[in-house]
Amino acid sequence: MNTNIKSELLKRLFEAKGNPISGQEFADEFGLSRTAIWKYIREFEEEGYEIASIRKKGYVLIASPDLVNAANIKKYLQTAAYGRKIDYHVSCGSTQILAHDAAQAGVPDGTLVVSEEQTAGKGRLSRPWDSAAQKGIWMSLIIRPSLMPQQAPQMTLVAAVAIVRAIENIAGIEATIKWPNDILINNRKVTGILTELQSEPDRVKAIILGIGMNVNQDEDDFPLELKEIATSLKIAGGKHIDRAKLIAEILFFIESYTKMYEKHGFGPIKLLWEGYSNIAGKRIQAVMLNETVEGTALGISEEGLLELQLDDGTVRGIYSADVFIKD
Ligand code: BT5
Repeated sequence: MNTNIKSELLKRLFEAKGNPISGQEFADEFGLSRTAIWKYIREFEEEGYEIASIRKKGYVLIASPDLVNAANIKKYLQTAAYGRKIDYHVSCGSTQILAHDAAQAGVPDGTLVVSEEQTAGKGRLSRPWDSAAQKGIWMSLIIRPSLMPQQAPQMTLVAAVAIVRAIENIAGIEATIKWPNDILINNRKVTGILTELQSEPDRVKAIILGIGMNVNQDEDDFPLELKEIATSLKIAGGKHIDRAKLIAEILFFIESYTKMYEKHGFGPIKLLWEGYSNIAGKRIQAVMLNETVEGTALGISEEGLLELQLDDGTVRGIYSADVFIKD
């Protein structure tokens, strides 16, 4: 199964806006048989699309399931740049990897790579990220803010605040931020953020903001190892959420807060972040690559570092770690 051809066929069906597209012409263009095209159409039907086959004319898309394609996202989009260019996939390995290539190739600020499913979604340190088809938001946003490379890690915190606001507005659920990159509901992970950088010594070329959000999963949709630690908006709020609308809202807040960060520095973002974080005053274990420390969380610094007061009274700023709340 060639996912690129399948995505292209779906895109053409959407772009035809209710008009038929010729199976024969598509087959000729991609060097395929008409039977191969027919098989793709059958697969779309199994995924919930309604497609009519009109004699001598071709295939017409009648109705589509709840999808995160460009047409559905753009219905709700209120941004100036973010999400104005969308690279949509029915399935891919990882949107993050596609986004890195796209950023290298010079795509514009705000280009979004989004997929219904990831077969090799990844978290930090290449941990696997479960990305079930049509159940969540699996996306990577390529942005080119005027920031110094050392300011890039704070974009995780900018995105976290944006995501919590969007969840509040669209799903009516209060979520909390666990430093640095987790969004929790009822102490279970609903969203993870992966911030990666392409840079020159003194200038950010691109930041790739990878966002994985569990939206419409039921308990049974999670693999065994995640059942106790993950949740979805549907599990928490009891209702199905329009993922395309939620993506548009996330993009709106990320764009607004990124502009705020560029213009006014990290101060205002820090205030917003502290309002949503569950960490201040708590006893924390921070596991880093080479060491583990314990202490009381004081908050975050102006640079976005986690400030821990260790038992000997010293204060330690932590750049990146896995954090466990001990009480
Ligand atoms: C993260 O890593 O939380 C960042 C996840 C970023 C995923 C997005 S999806 C779109 C884009 N494309 C990609 O390939 N990646 C990005 P980390 O803090 O390392 O957390 C990873 C851990 O979360 C795993 O080891 C699991 O324990 C857990 N996990 C995996 N899948 C999960 C899910 N769907 N929901 C909740 N927890 C999950």
